[in-house]
Amino acid sequence: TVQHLSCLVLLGTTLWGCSQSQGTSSAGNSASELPIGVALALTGNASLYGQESLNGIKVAETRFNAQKLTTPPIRMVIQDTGSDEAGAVNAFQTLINQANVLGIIGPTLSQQAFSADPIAERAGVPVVAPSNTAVGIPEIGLFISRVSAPVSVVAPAAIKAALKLNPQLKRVAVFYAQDDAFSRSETEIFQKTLKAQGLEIVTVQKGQTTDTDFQSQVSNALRLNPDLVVISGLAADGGNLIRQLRELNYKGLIIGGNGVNTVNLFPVCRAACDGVLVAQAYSPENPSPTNQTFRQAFEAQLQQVPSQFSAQAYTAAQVLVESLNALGKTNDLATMPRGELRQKLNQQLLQGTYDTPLGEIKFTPNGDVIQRQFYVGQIQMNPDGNSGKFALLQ
Ligand code: PYR
Repeated sequence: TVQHLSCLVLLGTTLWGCSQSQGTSSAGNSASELPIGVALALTGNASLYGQESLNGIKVAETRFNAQKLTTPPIRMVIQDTGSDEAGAVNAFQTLINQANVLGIIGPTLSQQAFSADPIAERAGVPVVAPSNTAVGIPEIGLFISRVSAPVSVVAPAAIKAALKLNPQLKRVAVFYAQDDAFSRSETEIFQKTLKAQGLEIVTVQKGQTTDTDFQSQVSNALRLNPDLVVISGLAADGGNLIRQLRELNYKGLIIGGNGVNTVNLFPVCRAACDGVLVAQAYSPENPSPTNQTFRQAFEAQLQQVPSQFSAQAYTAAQVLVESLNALGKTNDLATMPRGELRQKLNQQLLQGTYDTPLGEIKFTPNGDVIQRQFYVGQIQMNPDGNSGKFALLQ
């Protein structure tokens, strides 16, 4: 039959099965699964975050389907965006036009979101960003929301923590990656906060996320005797910069932004990662029953402690699944036309309050997350110089 053939064609070129291909046909056909798109950087430099996010998605799919929260069950349709804009745009197009997803979790970087999100907005497909923290993401459109608290809310906490550790701080060297939207947004917030706290910015040094050699920027900055260094970049460039600061004998405090908020940083700066301060929107130590249950499920499935990126991706899935559950109480999700379901899903998710591993969250009318609890972690490397952890500062 035609249906069967189209199913084979889809299987020949993609990862997902026949149940999704039925959804691409005319409205009203019943679906045996509810496809949720996941567009993450699973390769390239941003895969240091994307792989952590994917872990959160895996645990969400297992748990929510075991709990039978939706009828029919959800199915995560995963696309690798790579780490650039073109890859994110392709992934969004495939998820929307071929997999016919109800909503999308992704992309990994703000830099990718500014290119890919407008595609979902035009198609009327809700996007829940798990890790986009630049200012301006929810403002991309009515269908764009995020569970990742923005740099404007998170970043200042690190500077306040540094001043608490050393009230004598005065001279600050700021570094940022100028080819990345998140890094530009975060450095703006860092610089505003530093000035508001009465600190002097003695230099602003620029690099690229693809750079590995920061010797000249570090030398320029150290000549000015900073006692605090504040870095906004991604994990690979940020880690190399941290290592070279220590190699060139910088002894003072270092603050890293959300780009270095991953244990995948540790193999890059190794022992030199020790002591770096990072503000965080999640702590595995949060004692709430919701978080501890999540943490146990995560550790049982993946044999590791959940990170912020994992917890945020899980939370994005939770928001979509709980919203589908609420809609399913008065609607037949299997037969509702896809366009109508996407629209209703977006309205529903913006209205809800969610008890998540990040704490209780809800959304502003334009889709920015409202979250109460934030943390500052300080990296503690083990004597082997390879492994370590983010120790919670009180
Ligand atoms: C962003 O791209 O928004 C991150 O926070 C990494």
